[in-house]
Amino acid sequence: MGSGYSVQLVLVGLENTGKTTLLYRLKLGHYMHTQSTVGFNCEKVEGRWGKAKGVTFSIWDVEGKDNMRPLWKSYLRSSDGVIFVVDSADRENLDEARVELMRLVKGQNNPSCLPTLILANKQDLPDAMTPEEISKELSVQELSVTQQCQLLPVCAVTGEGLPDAMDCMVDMVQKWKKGKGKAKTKHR
Ligand SMILES: Nc1nc2c(ncn2[C@@H]2O[C@H](COP(=O)(O)OP(=O)(O)OP(=O)(O)O)[C@@H](O)[C@H]2O)c(=O)[nH]1
Ligand SMILES: [Mg+2]
Repeated sequence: MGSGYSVQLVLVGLENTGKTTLLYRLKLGHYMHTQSTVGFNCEKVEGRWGKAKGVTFSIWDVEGKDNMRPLWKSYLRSSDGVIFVVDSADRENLDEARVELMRLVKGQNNPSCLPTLILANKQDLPDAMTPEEISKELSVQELSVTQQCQLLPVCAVTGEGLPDAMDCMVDMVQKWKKGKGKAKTKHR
């Protein structure tokens, strides 16, 4: 992949996990104060680092409240990958996050087995769980049987971990496109 290519991603996760903060951190390169999203945000983000450099990402950031979650799957059809965000300090809702993650990316909702990047966000918080703990709780190993699935630690406020995360996403999308025998798509 490289200059002139576009990748469409859907950014989901429970409410208040940091999806919109992440979106604008990626787009603007700095922290932006957010309000809870109503509906969705869609932004074009130019990749700035490593394998993502020169790639144009169209990112759909969808509201995380429970009444919106059944709609997440409707964004999958036109996507090349899923970014699922969790709040690393929110132990209470991790099981709910696992249920929603499985519902979205496994089975009939996701027939093309889209590459899935799980971001363990808010790693700056003192009580944040480690990526290993979260990975176990979310059954990432189980998901990896059916599709490419990676979990990486990030902090949307400082941007730490995001270059590696986007590199990883580009890698997975590239493999997925090759696997599907799809020609690389020029700007859609
Ligand atoms: N400490 C810390 N706070 C964060 C981080 N990322 C986001 N936040 C905060 O978490 C809160 C929610 O962030 P949003 O980006 O609005 O969350 P969201 O997932 O888009 O929420 P919904 O739109 O309601 O689904 C805000 O107060 C952010 O400043 C992070 O990495 N660390
Ligand atoms: Mg939001």
